[in-house]
Amino acid sequence: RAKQGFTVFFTGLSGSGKSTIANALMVKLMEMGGRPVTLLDGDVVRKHLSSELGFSKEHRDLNIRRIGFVASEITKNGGIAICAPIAPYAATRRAVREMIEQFGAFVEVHVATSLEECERRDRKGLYKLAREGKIKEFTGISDPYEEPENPELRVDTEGLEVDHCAHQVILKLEQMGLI
Ligand code: GGZ
Repeated sequence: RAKQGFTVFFTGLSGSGKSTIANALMVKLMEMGGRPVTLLDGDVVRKHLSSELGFSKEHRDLNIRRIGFVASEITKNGGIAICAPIAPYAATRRAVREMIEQFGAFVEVHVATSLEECERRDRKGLYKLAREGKIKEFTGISDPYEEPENPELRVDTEGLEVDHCAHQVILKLEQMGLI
C-alpha cells in the first residue's frame, strides 16, 4: 500500500535557518524518490500566493492558512509538502495542523535558533532596521513569536550543521513511519 502524504511545517524566527534546512530536506527527500515533494517557502509564498499581504496579525494568519490549505491538498493527494514560514501564532499553527491531519501527518519542526543568535547573524540586515524602527511589527523585536510547546521535533542550529539538522528531520520521519 502506498504511504500516506504528510506535511513538514518549519516554524521559527526570521533568520533562524528554516529555509536553508527546508531546502536541504527537500533535496534528501527527492533523492529518495517515490513521492513528489513541494516546498512552500516563506519568500516564494509571499511573492506568489500572498503578495497583497503585510505583517499584521490578520495578514500573517491569512498567509499561514493559505499555506496550510495548499499543504493539505498536497497531503491529501499523497505528496510531501514542506512549509517554512515564521508562523508566530500557536493557534494558527494548530488550525493548520487540524486541517492537514484530516488527510495525513503533520510534522511540526521548531527551528529554535535564539533571538540573540538570529540578531547577531542578521543575514539580511532586517533586525538592525527593526531596532531602528524602520520595519514595524518585526517578529521577535516589536511583534510576538509564540514558541511551540509540543513540536514533533526541535532543532538547534547553533551547534549543528544544516545537513545535520535536515538529517534529524529525516530520522523523525522514519521513526513516524512516514518514509
Ligand atoms: C517578520 C518580516 C517582516 C516583519 C518582512 N516581521 O528573513 P526573511 O525576511 O526572509 O523572512 C521574513 C519573512 C517573513 O514572512 P513569513 O511569511 O514567513 O511571515 S509569517 O509567517 O508571519 O506570515 C523576513 C520578512 O518576511 N519580513 N517584514 N515585520 N518578518
